[in-house]
Amino acid sequence: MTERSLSAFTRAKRVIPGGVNSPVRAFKAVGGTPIFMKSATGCTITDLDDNTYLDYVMSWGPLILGHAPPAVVKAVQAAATRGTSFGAPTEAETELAELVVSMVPSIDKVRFCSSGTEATMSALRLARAFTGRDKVVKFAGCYHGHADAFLISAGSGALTLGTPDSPGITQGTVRDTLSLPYNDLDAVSRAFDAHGREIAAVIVEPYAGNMGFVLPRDGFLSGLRELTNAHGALLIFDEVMTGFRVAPGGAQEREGLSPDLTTLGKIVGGGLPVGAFGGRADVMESLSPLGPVYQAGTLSGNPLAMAAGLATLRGLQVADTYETLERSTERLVLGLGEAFGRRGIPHRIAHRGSMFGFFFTGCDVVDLASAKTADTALYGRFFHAMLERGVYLAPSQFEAGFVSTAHIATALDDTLAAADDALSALHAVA
Ligand code: HOZ
Repeated sequence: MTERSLSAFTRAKRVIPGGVNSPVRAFKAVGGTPIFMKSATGCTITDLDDNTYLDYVMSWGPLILGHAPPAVVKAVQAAATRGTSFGAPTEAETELAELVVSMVPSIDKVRFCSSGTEATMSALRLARAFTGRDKVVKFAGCYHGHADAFLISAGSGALTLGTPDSPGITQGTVRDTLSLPYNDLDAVSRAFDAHGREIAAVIVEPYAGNMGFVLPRDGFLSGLRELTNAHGALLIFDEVMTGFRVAPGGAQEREGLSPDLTTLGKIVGGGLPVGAFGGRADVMESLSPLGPVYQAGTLSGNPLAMAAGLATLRGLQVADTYETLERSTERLVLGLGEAFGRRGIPHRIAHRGSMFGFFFTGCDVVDLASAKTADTALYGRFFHAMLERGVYLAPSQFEAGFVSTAHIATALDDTLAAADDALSALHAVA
């Protein structure tokens, strides 16, 4: 029963476009109407009608320690009693910056802002200013927030809702963004042959999480590093999703690579609105007030957000955390894969650390074109069958799933039992 959610949605639609403040939440990709949430704890989330779900959206990634972990809640409460915003520097910003710099070796200096979108937008401006070039290479199906330059063949909600190239973006912006197939190093090489002196940066999600979960082929990321070095362009890793998630130092640590700039969000804010971008000191020092590149924000380095980020990154320092997350996610992915396989459902499923995803397709998924071979209608039916059995997956085939330290063995077992039952029910109907 979700009557209260339905009436909340009807009310919201009167004053909020589509009734939601971020489009994927509207359930358009899976049908039906969105569930309105009222509370969450650990690995569960509860809706207005008191239905509780095992959550694999986890606010789209920030909640690696689960919902409302006591240490984070306590830190935010304590910070709030001291004042919610000062618009002046605080020591907490330096403490979080020191922690980020110590965890992500390619980052010499970091600046905090309020969202991943701000982080990527600012990193691109910085790269353009530093190189004196205008063009950016991105990959189709990757999503780097909703700044104009990145809404060309974009992933996430833009892909889900059929607007990968949003209207409202100028022809000039379109000309300066070169969108290439993910995992296609030859295409990148050709782009550099044609526009080498104009390309400021290549930006990539090292593990793509916004066209579903898609991994880089061996040699793709290192090839990007070589090409950008050879042509004097900067390499930007968008680790908004993978940062602090797939390893303490993100995907770049797992892959042994050092990008020039890294964009961060989600976990670095521990569930509060934070983005960050950082990297080589010589590049970061072009930023105002040291250099000419302007970037600013009233709520940048907000004390509540810094407190949540600090408590979260400190929580991740506990021994074996990443090993446990990897094991839990592997167990989930193996179990789901077996359940799909038992029913002869063509699928591809993968994970790195505690980030995972699956496609209902018989094709290997290496880029946007192959991701689009997935049976999205089947995903929608599976999504609803899981929801009815108390499991909340992303309401779109083209998103990743997230496991937290709060997803203990019984939660994973319950999820796999729900999947088995859901697939039986779908099989009986088909
Ligand atoms: N773009 C986010 C996931 N890739 C979704 C944001 C949201 O709806 O909260």
